[in-house]
Amino acid sequence: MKKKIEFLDLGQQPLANYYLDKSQINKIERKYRLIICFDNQSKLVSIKKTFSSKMMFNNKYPYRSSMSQTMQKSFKELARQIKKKINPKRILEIGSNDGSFLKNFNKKKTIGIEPCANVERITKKKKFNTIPKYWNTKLARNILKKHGSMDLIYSANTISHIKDLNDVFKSINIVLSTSGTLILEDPSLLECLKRNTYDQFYNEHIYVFSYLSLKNILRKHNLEIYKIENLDIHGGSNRYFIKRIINNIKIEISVKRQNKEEIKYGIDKKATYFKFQKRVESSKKKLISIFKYCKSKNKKIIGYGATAKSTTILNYCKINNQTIDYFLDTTKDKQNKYTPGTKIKIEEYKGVIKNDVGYVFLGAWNFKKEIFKKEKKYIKAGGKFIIHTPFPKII
Ligand code: DWN
Repeated sequence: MKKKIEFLDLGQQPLANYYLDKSQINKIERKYRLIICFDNQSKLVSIKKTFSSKMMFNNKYPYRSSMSQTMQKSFKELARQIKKKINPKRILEIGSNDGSFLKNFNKKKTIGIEPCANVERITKKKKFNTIPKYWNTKLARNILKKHGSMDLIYSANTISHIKDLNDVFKSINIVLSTSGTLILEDPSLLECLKRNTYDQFYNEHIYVFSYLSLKNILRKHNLEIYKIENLDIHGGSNRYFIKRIINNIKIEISVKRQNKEEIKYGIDKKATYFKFQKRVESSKKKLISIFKYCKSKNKKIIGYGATAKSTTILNYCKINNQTIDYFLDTTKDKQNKYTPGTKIKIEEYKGVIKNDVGYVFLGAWNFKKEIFKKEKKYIKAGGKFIIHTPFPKII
């Protein structure tokens, strides 16, 4: 039986975080076919074509986790929980970005790994110990030699970005202390399927994990999940608390619950993925018709939050600068650039949505609550948002 089953074709796509300078917009962009696969044996969902880490995560990386209050709050709350329940002496973060998680801890206790040197520098400037390198066994051995083992390893939205998962966990096993805790946080495949968020798939998200698939990989490395927190972060994420199998920590009920829910939904069955593919196709049709309708009203349509996710949606649905006037984004490194593939100008967010705007496409739909709170004035004045999840609609 064929192990890897291709179930979704999201068409020709550019690299999701490769924002263009003005000088690049008339040049031919590098594109690839974004195809999503389900492995019937390991139950792992992954993208077919992958790119090297060097190509995706380098000193031009634009993403900053500090750009949303929601993320800052989530990191702060987790740090509080860690201090109270685990009280680790040494903490390592894999993919520390601009230090939004680490800043909640004593600098002497932490090490951050961040291969994007431009982002790593931000945390280093705040006097945190950060290493601008990729996570692998060589680095893990060096850390162990120099700093000793770690009681806590945390990684949010990073492990799913690394192709060689065996090397990831081999490296973790080198550094994690015998009784240490590993906490991983990544988008939940179950929520992605339920909410039709096909934009969780792009070149950086090599995997979207289910509990079932992650459990299988961890077992190979003598690790196991003992607790799961379902978070609303990034449109539905899971926070996995992991221990060495040999450690006698009680497996909490949340693990059993997640297992039951995933099995009930059919996350281990290929038919589930073909049903998802049908829903994605109709979501595309509906979104295109919504944009057509908005355009017919002769009102300005803009985008809010030029996300990696919106690169997938816009290129898949072929919505470009003929439809969306410009994007607003708070990230300095994205401003005055153009969205990959669709060439929509990204402008600085100056605190308001201008009153000539009729519709706002919510690229950062995962921060809907935070953004709606901020944009009360626009909403009160009758301004509308376009959102694609769980199904495309105007709100
Ligand atoms: O896994 C990944 C996630 C965590 O971050 C990476 N592969 C890349 C990145 O993906 P993304 O670009 O889809 O992430 P976000 O966090 O959904 O991006 C939000 C964007 O919206 C940022 O560019 C900041 C912007 N934003 C804004 O302009 N105003 C966000 C908020 C909350 C706002 O009020």
